[in-house]
Amino acid sequence: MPPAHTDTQRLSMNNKMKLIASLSSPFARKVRIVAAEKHIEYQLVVDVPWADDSHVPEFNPLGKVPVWVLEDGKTLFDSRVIVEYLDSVSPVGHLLPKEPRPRIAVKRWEALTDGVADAAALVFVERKRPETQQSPEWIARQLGKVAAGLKAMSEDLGQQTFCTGETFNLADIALGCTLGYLDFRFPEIDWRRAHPNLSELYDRLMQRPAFKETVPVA
Ligand code: GSF
Repeated sequence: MPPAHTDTQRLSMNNKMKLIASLSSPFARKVRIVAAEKHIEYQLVVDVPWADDSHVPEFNPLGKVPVWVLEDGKTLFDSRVIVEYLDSVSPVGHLLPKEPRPRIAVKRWEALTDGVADAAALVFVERKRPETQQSPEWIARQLGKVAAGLKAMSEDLGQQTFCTGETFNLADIALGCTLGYLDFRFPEIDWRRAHPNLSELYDRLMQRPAFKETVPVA
């Protein structure tokens, strides 16, 4: 298990590619799964961006994980930029189609599923504030996006094996990370019962080692 937060000395000591990530982030999980599926080696540096002693702002001015650090020290963010880069640098198991229409269909899935994770993460953060400062309207608005997003995913998936048809790709990885995040932070959202087709796909995804090894932890 990696250390609880970034070790900057270790970061500067070798020129391996690195991923700065928290172990709960659905976006960081997406990057970890893509790297694993493509057999790309890197050093995982765990850093919780909410911690007072977080080093994330030194690598990403937005203070968010994931951040990918290239061999020359240059940084990439956010997760969509990172996964596109990783897919382009290794020929192993392409996760983004080359043709414009199928490619943009996968990116649309990623935008939808990431958007649901974004809305859910906003609710999680809002609920951590003192109760008197929380906005029930804001929480309801974000939960509405989660519900509408899940419905859209389920409709778009239909009876297909994977998000865009018969082939496993980045869309499925992004979807799996969002569903896993909902299970982790919002066990009360019963998306499995509401959307059995998402549940079936998620169970299939969870058989892949890259998914099993990256189940979110606090
Ligand atoms: C979202 C990253 C993000 O929200 C991406 O990489 O795809 N669009 C970006 N990261 C959260 C952690 S989590 O909810 O995954 C984060 O780092 N938040 C810290 C902050 O200060 O907002």
